[in-house]
Order: sequence, then C-alpha cells, then structure tokens
Amino acid sequence: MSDVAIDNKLLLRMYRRMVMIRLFEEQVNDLYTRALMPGLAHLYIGEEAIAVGVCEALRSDDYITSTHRGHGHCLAKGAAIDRMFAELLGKEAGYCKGKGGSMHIADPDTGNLGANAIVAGSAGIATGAAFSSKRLGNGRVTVCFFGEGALGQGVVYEVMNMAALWKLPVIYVCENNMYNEYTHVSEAAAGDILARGPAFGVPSESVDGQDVRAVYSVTQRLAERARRGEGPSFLMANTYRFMGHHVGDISREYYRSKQEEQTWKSERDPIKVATEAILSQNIADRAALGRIQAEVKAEIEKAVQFAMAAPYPNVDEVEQDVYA
Ligand SMILES: Cc1ncc(C[n+]2csc(CCOP(=O)(O)OP(=O)(O)O)c2C)c(N)n1
Repeated sequence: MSDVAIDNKLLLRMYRRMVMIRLFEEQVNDLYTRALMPGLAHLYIGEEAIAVGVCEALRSDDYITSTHRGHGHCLAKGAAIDRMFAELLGKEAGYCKGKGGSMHIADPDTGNLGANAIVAGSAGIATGAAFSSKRLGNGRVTVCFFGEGALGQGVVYEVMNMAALWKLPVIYVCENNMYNEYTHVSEAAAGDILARGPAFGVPSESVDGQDVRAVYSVTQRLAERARRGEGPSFLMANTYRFMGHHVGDISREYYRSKQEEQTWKSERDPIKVATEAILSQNIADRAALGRIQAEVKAEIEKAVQFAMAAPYPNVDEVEQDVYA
C-alpha cells in the first residue's frame, strides 16, 4: 500500500481534509436542490482521497491545475471555504467576485492556477507553469489534475511530449472514475491507459485512489523526482464518483447500476478506508473522529451562513474582470 512512512498526525490531518470536502460537497448539493445556488456543480464525493493525498504531498508554493470537478482540489490546496461558498452563490466575496462560479475557482495564494470547464483545458496551463518553474529554478512542482475523459483530447499528448523533452517538473494525475459523463471508459479510451505515458518516455503508474495513504506516498515520490530535475510523470488514480456527473444527474441507471454504486459506497469509500486504518492502528478512537466531524460541520455551517448573508457584486461592475 504505502511506500513512504505516514505519521499519525498526518493521517488525521488528511482525514479532516477529506471530511471537509465531503461535507462541503453535501452542502453544495443541498444548496442546489433547494434552488439557492445558480448554475450547476460537479461533485467530488467519493474521490476525496486523491486531491487530499496529492496536495498534502506538495509544498505550499507548488502549483495545481484543476477541472470542472474542482472543489476538492481547491479545498485540498488550502482554499477558504467561506470564499468558495460565496463564489458558488455568486457573491462579491467569492474567489472570482461571484462571476466565475463552480468551474472557475482559482486561488493564486495557494498555488491553485484554476479550475477549468474545458476538458483537458488545464493541461497546457500546468505544463507552462512547470516550464516557468524550470526556467526560474524555483524548485516548484506542478500537478495537473484531469479525468480519464481528457485522454481523448490531443493537447494531453502534445504537452506530455514537450514535458518529456524538456524534463519539466510536472505530474499528470488522471482521476479515472470510469465515467466520462454517461459513457464508460471502455467505450471511450482504446488500449491501455498506462501505456500512453511510456510512449513519450514518461514513467507511469497507477494507485488506489480510495486510499489517501497510498496517494500521498506515491505523489511524494513523484514530486521529489520532479524536483530533482528528472522530469514529468503520469499517475492514474483509480476511483469512482459516488454522485451523478453533475448535481442534476439524478437517474443514473441507464448508464450504471445501483448495485455498482452501492458496492463502491459501502466497500471503497475513502473516508471509511481511512477510518478503518486510524481505528485499527489505534491512532484515534471513534469519539475523537466524531469530534473532528463535528468541528468541520460547524466550520461549514459558519461559511454557508457567511456566503448566504454576503452581498452580490454591484451591478455597475458587471463587465469588470470579465474577458469573454
Ligand atoms: C472540450 C470539452 N468537450 C466536452 C465537454 C463536456 N464535458 C464536460 S465534463 C465531460 C466529461 C469529462 O469526463 P472526465 O474527464 O472523465 O471527468 P469526470 O467528469 O469523470 O470527472 C464532458 C465531455 C467539455 N466541457 N469540454
């Protein structure tokens, strides 16, 4: 499972972060179903161990780029939950002053170069950031998150080629949740996904994306490799989204069975996997984990109240900070 030692404090911190993302996303779903949130959101529930394991293994000044399913990445890299909710509700206090919404959250202060509504849209941005870090010699690593659906986009292969030639410090993290909207990966991606990287000389490996310890360990090793100047790598994290493609995708039986969803939820929930590890190693007891959950719940409730009460941007500013 793990190839780098993980101390108890770190595991508890990662547990807390995963709980925060889970409760944040449940709250987003609730706001959407109560018609309080404009637009749509793509929930990350079920995939929390990837964002948390990867981002915990990075330095705070390392970069990430994210996707349309980006709340987990933003929170794992250190975004503030009140500003996240404010953005989702279209409020001035949000990360894009309420004008970007769920799929455009960026936070330069935490090295988050942005979510992206275009599938594979951040591949070029991440690779450019890695190029800049290499030129500046600042030792920063960039992680480019994308779903397996992005493997159908040519830009992914163009940037992998460049990153390999120029030995750029970038890790391409493919979150393979097996569904590209409503299409199973077997119907969208031909051949062996892991064979794509080696075609460009990019070392590639897969990891259990439901086990935060495994994700942390492998990312730490790949990040150190990138920092040593040994170039890019490709990591496929196997996972499952527990909810619909987006919040409105509520009848999913025409493309995947209830039984399949149930099995993942009961047997492969990343928070349950971490809970079992914590309890079996006597790192904390159920009461302590319950206290963490209660603390995170209180933080989330406070942040939602802040966002609900926050003002909308001034109508006179509707064209400011908008580029298209
Ligand atoms: C270039 C482009 N084509 C199509 C879409 C519509 N679209 C939005 S999400 C999505 C599926 C993406 O699947 P994947 O990359 O596996 O990520 P997941 O949703 O599974 O996290 C598609 C096709 C888009 N946003 N951008």
